[in-house]
Amino acid sequence: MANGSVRTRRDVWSLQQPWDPILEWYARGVTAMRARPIADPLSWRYQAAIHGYHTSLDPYRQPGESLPSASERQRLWNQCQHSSWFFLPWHRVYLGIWERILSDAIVQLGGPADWALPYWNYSDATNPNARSLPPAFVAAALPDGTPNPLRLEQRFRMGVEADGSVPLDDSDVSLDCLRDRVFTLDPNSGTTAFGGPSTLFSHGGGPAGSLEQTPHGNVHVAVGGFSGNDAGLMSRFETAGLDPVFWMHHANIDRLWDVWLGRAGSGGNPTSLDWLNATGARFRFRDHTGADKTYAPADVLDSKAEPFHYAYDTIADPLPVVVAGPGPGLESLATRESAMAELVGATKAPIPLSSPTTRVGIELARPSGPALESLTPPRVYLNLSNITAKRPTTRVRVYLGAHGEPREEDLAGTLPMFGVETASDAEAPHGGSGLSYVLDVTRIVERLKAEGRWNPERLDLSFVARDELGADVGLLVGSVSVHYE
Ligand SMILES: [Cu+2]
Repeated sequence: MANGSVRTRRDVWSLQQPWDPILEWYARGVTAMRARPIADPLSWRYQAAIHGYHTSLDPYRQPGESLPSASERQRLWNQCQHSSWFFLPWHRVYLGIWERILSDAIVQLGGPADWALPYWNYSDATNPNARSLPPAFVAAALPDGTPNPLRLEQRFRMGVEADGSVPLDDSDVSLDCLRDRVFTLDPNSGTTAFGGPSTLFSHGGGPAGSLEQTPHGNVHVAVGGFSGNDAGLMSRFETAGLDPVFWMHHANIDRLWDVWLGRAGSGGNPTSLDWLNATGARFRFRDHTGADKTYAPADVLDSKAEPFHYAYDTIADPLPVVVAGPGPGLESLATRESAMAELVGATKAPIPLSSPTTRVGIELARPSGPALESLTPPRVYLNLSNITAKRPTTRVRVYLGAHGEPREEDLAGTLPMFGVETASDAEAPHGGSGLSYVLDVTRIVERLKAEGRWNPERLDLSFVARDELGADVGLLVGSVSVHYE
């Protein structure tokens, strides 16, 4: 590619279906990368292993094959950053290097020098097909009759329908995360934030940022699915990168970071040097030449510049413009960055989710801190912490209210179980604490108040499994707490 030119990552559904040259070259490049042995850093499997790897979960394992050295695996594999403020910049580097490796493979095959990874905009309300996989990810063969590596048979056994439709509904791909004004989540604050909690280089333990939860986590587990004790590739950290859908999913997540930064009211990226320079925690990779390199968020904030040179066809704001005025969602940034939400209630024991619907009630105290004095109604957050399971399992919907059938308008959010069994395993890298999510339920509480259905002394919740939980899952929510801000 000529110096100074910028690749344009396009909406996959805006391409010619089924076989736009971008998709056909995507497939041919994947085939070339898949032909390389796992010890080759430019191979399909090595690249997936950077995100996560475990021999027992590797579907392509060949008896007797050699892996990279133990020290290289230790240094460069199992690096994925989740539940961390490094989630977005780490995955940006990961995709940027991978895109260059695939593009080089395409050039070697005689393809275009400006190939760019397409993105999957499952939240596009103007596209009736948005939540389906494009036909290139369903077709059995390429136009020349060779097998299509963008299709994975396993997807169609576990989650995805034969026509490519994916079990996602509006709430699963909601972009409410864009309304969060603050990037960095104080893990003890009880509130939500767009980008994730300030952490060292690590994944797991703290709450996930709002983008990482929805749509990111929901799309992973909807495409991956699970069945019995098994889970689809996209449902686990250790196998997600083996699915070609992973890359166009994460391209969209990366794009949403740029969308958020461009929104009126966005608080922007962290300015802390601990984040910008990833002090003591620089991201270690081998680049498209195989050379050892380290990166930090500050190196990749402008995607159009060195080292990756790409842009998106659009980063227009998909949500209605925020109008200034009183009410939930419009608190000042200054207040929000200094405030801690006040704990007003919590469960006293872990909650086993062993039946299709589980109900809990939480006693609420009167706020005594800043939420009491606030002139505007408090924002209300549910903190669901240390969600653990022994096996892959289904998404769980959380509803306010516990009487009769849960009402769709009382849906507080969905808990995606992406990587739950690894996050729950104290023996796994960064594991043991399970998954934690924070849901902003302010708008539901305001409506319940308006309808006369809000009880300030008690909050009832219903947990509803989206599909069958599976046998011996041992799904447990460690604690639920309610916070006012
Ligand atoms: Cu992901």
